[in-house]
Amino acid sequence: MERAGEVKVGIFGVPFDLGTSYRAGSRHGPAAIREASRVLRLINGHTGVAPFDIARIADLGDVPVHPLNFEQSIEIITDCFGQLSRKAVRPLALGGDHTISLPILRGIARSGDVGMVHFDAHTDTEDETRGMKIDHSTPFRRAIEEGLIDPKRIIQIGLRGQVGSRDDYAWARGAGLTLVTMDDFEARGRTAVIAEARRVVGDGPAYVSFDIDGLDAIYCPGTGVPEPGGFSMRDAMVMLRSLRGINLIGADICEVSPYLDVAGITSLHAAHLGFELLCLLAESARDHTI
Ligand SMILES: [Mn+2]
Repeated sequence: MERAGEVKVGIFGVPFDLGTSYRAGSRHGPAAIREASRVLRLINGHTGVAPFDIARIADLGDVPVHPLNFEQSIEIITDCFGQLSRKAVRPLALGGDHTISLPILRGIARSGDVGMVHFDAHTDTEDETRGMKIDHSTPFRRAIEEGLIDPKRIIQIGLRGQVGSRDDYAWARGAGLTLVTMDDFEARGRTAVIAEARRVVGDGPAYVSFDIDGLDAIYCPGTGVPEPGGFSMRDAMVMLRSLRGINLIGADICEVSPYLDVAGITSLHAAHLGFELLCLLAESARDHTI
């Protein structure tokens, strides 16, 4: 961490899955994504972006979360990403379950004006899970309540399946979020959804949170709550590439659970999404200030 200020984009593993309500195991996600990333090459063949040529990027290791202590781990993650933010490092976080987005945002989104593109099958804006206010289904409700992210500059893409309560989507819409369910995605088409995402996020600082279960379940057997009927990996890559030019201050990929995976396919997809995010973060580091 002492030398983190020497890089502009820092990759961090967050091996935390104590916020998982169903199938745990995403604490092993960072290691599996790193292993899958060994096949990646250095230049984006579609955009020509070579992230390692335009920004100093380093893998800064894992956040030293406590493997048994939920509250302490949340504090450790917050502190770690706060330190990165103060050194003007743009993090790519490899989760870990989706709880980690809350302490990451607590660390890096202190100005309260951060927009977000959120890929997920679920809104993750529930109020609580059996009395717990912080877990992997509540991070963005807390982040909105705490004023970390601007609900009017948040778009959620890929929502589908069953919901925990009748007001799940209604609460998010009422708070000002733009929701794109898979029915909407199919009806409007990918190009229109991309245009909507760019419009919602605008020019201000932005964060991308990518729950791997946003992908159709056939692309991510290795996750806690796979959901059929989602967008494809091709859709995901095109959508991420189409966000070029936004001021991305950080990003995460969550919920990869390798012991549930089949032939490493989920980790492979996460590694490729990570490369697309590195391209965006590198260009943001070159073109924008934090
Ligand atoms: Mn999620």
